[in-house]
Amino acid sequence: MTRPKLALARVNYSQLYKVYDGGKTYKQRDILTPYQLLNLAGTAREQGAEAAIFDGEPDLLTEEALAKRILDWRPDFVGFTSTTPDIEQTLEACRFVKEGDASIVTILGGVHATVLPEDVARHSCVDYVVAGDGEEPLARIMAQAKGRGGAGTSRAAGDTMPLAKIVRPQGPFDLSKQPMPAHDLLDYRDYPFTDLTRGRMNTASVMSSRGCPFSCSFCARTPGVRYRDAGEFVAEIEYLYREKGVRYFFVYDDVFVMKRARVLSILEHLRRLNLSDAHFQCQARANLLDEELLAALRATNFVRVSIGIESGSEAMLERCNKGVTKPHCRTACTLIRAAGMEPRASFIIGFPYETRATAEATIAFSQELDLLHANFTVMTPYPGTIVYDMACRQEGLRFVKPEYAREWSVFRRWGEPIVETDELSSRDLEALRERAVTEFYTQDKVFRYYESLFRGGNRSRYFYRPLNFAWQRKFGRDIPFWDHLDATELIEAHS
Ligand code: B12
Repeated sequence: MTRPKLALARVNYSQLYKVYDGGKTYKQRDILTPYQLLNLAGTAREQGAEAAIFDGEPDLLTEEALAKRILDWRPDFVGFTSTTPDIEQTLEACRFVKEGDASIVTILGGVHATVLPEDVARHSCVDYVVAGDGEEPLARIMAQAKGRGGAGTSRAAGDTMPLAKIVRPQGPFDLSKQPMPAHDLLDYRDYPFTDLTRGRMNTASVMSSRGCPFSCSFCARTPGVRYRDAGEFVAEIEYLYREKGVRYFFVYDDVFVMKRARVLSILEHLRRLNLSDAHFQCQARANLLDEELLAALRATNFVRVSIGIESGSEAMLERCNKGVTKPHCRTACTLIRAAGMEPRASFIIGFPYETRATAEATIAFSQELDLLHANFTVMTPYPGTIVYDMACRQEGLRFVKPEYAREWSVFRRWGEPIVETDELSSRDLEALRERAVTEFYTQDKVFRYYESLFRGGNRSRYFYRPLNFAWQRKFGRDIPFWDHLDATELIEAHS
């Protein structure tokens, strides 16, 4: 029997934003690998399939161009991953595939399909919707359906027939038993990211665990934490470093520092590998950091630690269920900085019941902290979150237009805000966000830090955009070294 051919795809996500320069985007931007697809491909291959990844992002492929590449490979099964804002784009690509060859079995998974499987199942171009971890369901689908040329498994294009089948994981899923993600399927030269001190490097996303035990009101989380085998995780990093030339690692666990002893042991193993010119960054939590842990991260060449600070208002922090307080955040920033790393914080403006005073408290707090990199976004209440339900019930915040509640392409987090609170219109929220960025990035300490990164060799113009945005707004001119940075050519999607 021939091996079934499985194409795994993601549409380009940079075109989503459409806020930069009229639908164009930067050619020299940071691009992250489709880690979910690499995981699925690894498992599917182990189970006998031939797998390939079709990623629309590096070449900014249109949906049609992506579908064409997929069809040219003549797969039996095509699996798309999708988040909420790109679900329409993803369905469009899926439609092109189905129209190109109706006998291909199409499968849609990812966070949007996980929280709203029935919604996705209504689309006639989709045969199967996978809700949750996709490895085991995918294997089951491939075993049951025969795929292209097989016995009538898929629905025809334009079919108004019953829903696609929704498939959920059966039985306990053991992440520690999964094979290594199929990194060999990607050309890592397509995935550059800005290393703080050296500029653009080959990057890779890696995860030692999935899921998060906390329930922040704004996050669509997957319940329960699934851990990988720590040795496998270290081996994955070594492989990427030695075989794929990766020098910048994004440790994308929701909370990498969750299990302290485990993390310390992972870091010790990594240090033994002597990957001297590799740099790392991870996501942490303000209340789970301490000096010893941070010293170990630094000794392992971690250069950046991200934490969600979210708000400078105690009332907002309490309501968002995070269990993190302002003192936690203060201490975390100071400790990260003292350990010699960059604290990178995220803030949200537009929590339920946000007022001008609470938003101002966030702006002020961001500047009080020992912080060098901050990300400010206006609240986007993703489906599957507590704030989404609150926005639907108009409890403390509401959608600017009621129809936004199901217009997924507007859930972009950048560009036009889609919510308002009693006191703040969407325009007020965006104005506050822009002021937060401007004031943060025109602080002296922040400028000096960025200047030191420039001197250290980081010439990525893409990287300095927030700083330059702030300078333009406040002083009406570019940062002094703007013209010495590498170009950021604007490009359109390719058909
Ligand atoms: C890395 C990451 C990114 C990266 C890469 C995203 C990508 N598309 O590959 C970048 C920085 C680009 C990014 C951007 C955004 N992201 Co993001 N991102 C993440 C993060 C931290 C990890 C994703 C990941 O790789 N997880 C690990 C894999 C193994 O898990 P998984 O994705 O859930 O996949 C499993 C299942 O869902 C399923 N599955 C997934 N795809 C498929 C496909 C098939 C065929 C099958 C069968 C199964 C299947 O099987 C997988 C393995 O078991 C998650 C948070 C998280 N921890 O998951 C947020 C998360 C996915 N992002 C989120 C958001 C909101 C965004 C942005 C919209 C934010 C923004 N405006 O910039 C954009 C959207 C861009 C886009 N279209 O992807 C939200 C999504 C919420 C939602 N309802 O959509 C999340 C959940 C964070 C959160 N909790 O709020 N993101």
